[in-house]
Amino acid sequence: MNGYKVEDIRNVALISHSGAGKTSLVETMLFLSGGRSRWGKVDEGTSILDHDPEEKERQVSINTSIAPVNWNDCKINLLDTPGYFDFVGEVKVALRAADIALVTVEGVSGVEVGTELVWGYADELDQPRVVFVNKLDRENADFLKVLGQLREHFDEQLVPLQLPIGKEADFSGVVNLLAEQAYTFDDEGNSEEIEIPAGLDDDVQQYREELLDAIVERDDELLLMYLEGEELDSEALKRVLREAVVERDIVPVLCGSALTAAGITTFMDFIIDYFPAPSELPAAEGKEPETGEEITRAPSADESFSGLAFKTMTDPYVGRLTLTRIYSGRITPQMQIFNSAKGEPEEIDRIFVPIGDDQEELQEAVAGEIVAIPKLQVSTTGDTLCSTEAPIIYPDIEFPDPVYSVAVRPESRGDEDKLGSGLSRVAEEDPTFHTTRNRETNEQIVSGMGEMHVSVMTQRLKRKFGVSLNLSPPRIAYRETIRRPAEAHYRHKKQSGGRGQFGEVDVRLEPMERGAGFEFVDDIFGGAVPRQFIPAVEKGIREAMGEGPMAGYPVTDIRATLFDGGYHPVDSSEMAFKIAASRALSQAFMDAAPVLLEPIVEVTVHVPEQFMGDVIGDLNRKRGQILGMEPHGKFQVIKARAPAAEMARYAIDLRSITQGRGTFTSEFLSYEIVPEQEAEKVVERAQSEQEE
Ligand SMILES: Nc1nc2c(ncn2[C@@H]2O[C@H](COP(=O)(O)OP(=O)(O)O)[C@@H](O)[C@H]2O)c(=O)[nH]1
Ligand SMILES: [Mg+2]
Repeated sequence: MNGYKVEDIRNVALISHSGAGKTSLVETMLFLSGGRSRWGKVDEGTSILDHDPEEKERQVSINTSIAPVNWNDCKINLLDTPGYFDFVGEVKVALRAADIALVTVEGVSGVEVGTELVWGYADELDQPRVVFVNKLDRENADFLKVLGQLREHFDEQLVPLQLPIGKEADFSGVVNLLAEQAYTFDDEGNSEEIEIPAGLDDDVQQYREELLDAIVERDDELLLMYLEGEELDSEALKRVLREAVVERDIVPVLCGSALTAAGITTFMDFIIDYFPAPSELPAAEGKEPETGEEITRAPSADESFSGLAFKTMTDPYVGRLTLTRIYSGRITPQMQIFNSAKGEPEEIDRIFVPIGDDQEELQEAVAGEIVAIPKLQVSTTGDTLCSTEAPIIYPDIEFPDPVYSVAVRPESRGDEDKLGSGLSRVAEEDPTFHTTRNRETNEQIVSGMGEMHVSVMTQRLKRKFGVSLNLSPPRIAYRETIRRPAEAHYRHKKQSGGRGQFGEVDVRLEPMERGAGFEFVDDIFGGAVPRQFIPAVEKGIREAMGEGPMAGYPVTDIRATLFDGGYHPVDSSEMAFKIAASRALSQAFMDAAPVLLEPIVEVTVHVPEQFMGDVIGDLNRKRGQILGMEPHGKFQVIKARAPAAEMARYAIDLRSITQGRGTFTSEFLSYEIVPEQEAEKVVERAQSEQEE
């Protein structure tokens, strides 16, 4: 499949609620186009696209995969995305790399939560879209009912271009409303033109009229002819409809069955006829990396090369692969290019298109293409690749922040090193997966979009790098502080033959405001503690603060004043004063009304109106405090503050309360006093851990 012209390429991202049949649709198109000898099936584990062991095991897509389909001398690059909420990052990259979104919905359940979510992502990028109503062979599938649902949920002008012939098990073909032609399909998906079934006449007339109305509305000349009852030129209608799709004025609705292959070849014809070619798109907008000046690149093979690295993958055989959308120019093997985001040169080794486990080598790729480039050295997701002579930098891809964290430990102690490098490798592939070391709790934390995401990533770590992990909830970084001043006197004295130890201090502790940290005051007059030992006193206090007297958490927000003490001309030493100061701190601390502090986060929750009561109730149960509410379209935005300890599993709770419709972000806000009852539990837990 070498040598396509820019105008013969179509880049399509399939997006939907999980299970609507995207992967099956792509498999069927691959098979019908003659690109594959076998017809891959998700249920039989023979899908060409879902080839990752993690995908096979769960029988769902986890990665965005590419399938180039050759049809009518054109090339359709299908980007199949995962539908499950946790893999939203994959949907975002696919939409960014494609030129149009193919929203797949089921003929039975119609619009689902995931449909609304992905529709929103396509909105963010202002992508044109087409709806494919799948599974019309199933019992209770109803095309017109689903059309009604779509119109209820979305504001776009949704217009059917087809009507199904036959229902459920008898679903056998489609009527093309614009061309007024009908087709049936055999078991292999081959089409045959037939008469429009008589029973459909009324529906065909009604929906054809709707379609024509929507088209002619956009073109004065056609409108005039239409109103005067003249015959409309079918080429003109096609042209105007095509423009309307590309400009997102009309969202066409088509139908079929990926399982029986009815309606699929006609759908591929439709893709070629109505989906935008990269050459028809506006020039890509970016910046000159040095000056920041806004510049553009026309979608033409004759421009200088530019493209976006939208995904990186580590392949066990070829090493790192960079999936790249080319916006302008062309690339060939051995070409020197420039990564303008990193400011470093790169060399193209080979170019190919990965199709499942297979790959197809290319000798050249032009503007509009989506390809994989192996062995790039510095390029990561979101980087712009361009010609060295004419650099440009495109906007980065925006990803949501991870919302769910766990602490990880390697099962076998020897794997500590492998864990660090393995984690950063898998994190590099997925910008919605982060890994950090929490120095305060001394834990390795991994964060992702949900439980399933984190579980898939740890499984991948095991498969690729051989490290098995134990997961546990992250420890909360509690701290200790005091609420009133207190003093302590401590004399450290040891006489055991030879030289003894002697240090004596009087220390006063005072609470400081939240976030103030620590202050040491030297208030010694007349040399009660000699100068040279004062740093040792401060050090002793700081050390004792590292593991607080209450439960071993760091002490914070206190002022410690050394105001008196005593020494021995021979036996005093730095060590003796350090010990005395540590003990004095612990004593004074326990007399100063000590309390635990806990991290508080501010959460911003987006939920559909109807879940507001439940979400607020749940936040209240989590010791949350509602800060405000504000409508945002059909959603409500709730702002609240709540203890981090209560919010650790919020990603899971919110999803179950809102059936997946709610989203949230959270941010560290401050430290606050833990209520007494809670504090007792924390202290008890800490003590029993220390005993272990
Ligand atoms: N009856 C029927 N089942 C289908 C059809 N398309 C897909 N399926 C089934 O629906 C399930 C989910 O399909 P899949 O392609 O994995 O959906 P995805 O999550 O959108 O990729 C699988 O069990 C498929 O066999 C269809 O047209 N008709
Ligand atoms: Mg899938």
